[in-house]
Amino acid sequence: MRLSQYFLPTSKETPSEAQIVSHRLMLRAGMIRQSSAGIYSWLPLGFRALKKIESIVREEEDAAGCQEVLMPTIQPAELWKQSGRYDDYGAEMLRIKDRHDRDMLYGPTNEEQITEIFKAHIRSYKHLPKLLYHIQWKFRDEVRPRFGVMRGREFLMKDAYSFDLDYDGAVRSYRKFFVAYLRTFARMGLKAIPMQAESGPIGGDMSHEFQILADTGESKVFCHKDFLKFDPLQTDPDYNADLKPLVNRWTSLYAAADDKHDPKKCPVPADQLLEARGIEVGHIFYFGTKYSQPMGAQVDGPDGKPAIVHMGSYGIGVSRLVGAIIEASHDDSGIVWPDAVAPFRVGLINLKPGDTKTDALANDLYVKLLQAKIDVLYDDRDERAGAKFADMDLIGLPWQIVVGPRGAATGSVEIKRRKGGERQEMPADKALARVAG
Ligand code: 5CA
Repeated sequence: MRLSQYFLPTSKETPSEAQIVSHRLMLRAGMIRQSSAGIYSWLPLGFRALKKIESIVREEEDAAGCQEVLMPTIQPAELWKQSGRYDDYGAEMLRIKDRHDRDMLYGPTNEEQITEIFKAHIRSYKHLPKLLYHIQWKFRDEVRPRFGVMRGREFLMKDAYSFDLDYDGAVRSYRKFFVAYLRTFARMGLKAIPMQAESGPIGGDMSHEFQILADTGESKVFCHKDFLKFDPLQTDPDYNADLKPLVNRWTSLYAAADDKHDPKKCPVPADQLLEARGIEVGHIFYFGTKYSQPMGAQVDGPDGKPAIVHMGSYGIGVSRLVGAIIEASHDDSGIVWPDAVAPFRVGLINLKPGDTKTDALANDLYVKLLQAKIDVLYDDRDERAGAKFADMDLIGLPWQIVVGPRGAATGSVEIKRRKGGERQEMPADKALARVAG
């Protein structure tokens, strides 16, 4: 993509309404535009990051054996009356009437909707377990939407649901998501720590929230320092095998958010306890028959008798992750995207558009990067070098390749790694091989 044609409304101003760094940087980097409180449009750069995150989430759900569906954003109130949540959910639920005066709502989550689908089509235990997910916009009329996309009113969530014959089956499903979540966040360059959690309005008696550590996190968290040594990407899990040992390794160490942490009962010695702030990027729940019972979701069991299915639900804040990743990875000059979620991999800077040799080398590199299927944003604008460097640092692409008239005379360029800022001059073809790496 040529920057001269790209819609990238960057700004030097620090937006006064933004209280935290990710919100400031997302506005300054032209990633989002507020529509109303807690509701945003995604501009091209932001949208690319969102899509990258979404596709990592999708790959890991698929790998765990979960199947993708797409349910509507607007749901009939009738479903929520069946589960009893229509009245319980309160003011956070956006209630709508259609032209026939029927009660509808903008879904804050989809337990009822998916249970209805399950109930309509699955009648036998032989078709269990079933793991289904979708990636869809949600609406929660939060009292205090804030921190940009981190606590929005409209936000993109991946929500998955599991259906099993009994408790043991449900625990096996729960473990699959537990492991898939560790991998999902690690692939995004994040250290996410599973913590025992309250299950709130979703209900249930087994629940973990996945918190990433960042200074601006909403909750205070406490965990064993050894968590920092774990790497979920070291082994490729077999989702058909027993995942208990793997999950036990992660749950054997202490980790709790402040609502669950009691300093008097904490088993970790002070010198091994990490006290930090966390951002909740995922939350998983086992809630048994909370929805299947009132909604009548049952199958014929192996003994021929009907059995109410056991369910769990598993959420990831896809749009929140964009902000959370920036919170975890930025410096004074701007965003520092981890490779896997960067909206483009390379920023190619032409320092002197109009200069024949510089143009020739930069254009040639641009074409070769495109041919190699490397996402590249090519700054071909007629702008001062300083402004180009500042914009490129602000939007935080992992690699920068700088082509100037001096180097162009000998076919060499400067390459810069955004993380750490290391620069090196080298022949253009070497630079190409380096960023392809
Ligand atoms: N039905 C369950 C799981 S499928 C559920 O709704 N869980 S949740 O309430 O914990 O939300 C799942 C994830 O969505 C959270 O971990 C968080 O990362 C994200 N999320 C929740 N509320 C917001 C919000 N207001 N803005 C942005 N992301 C949010």
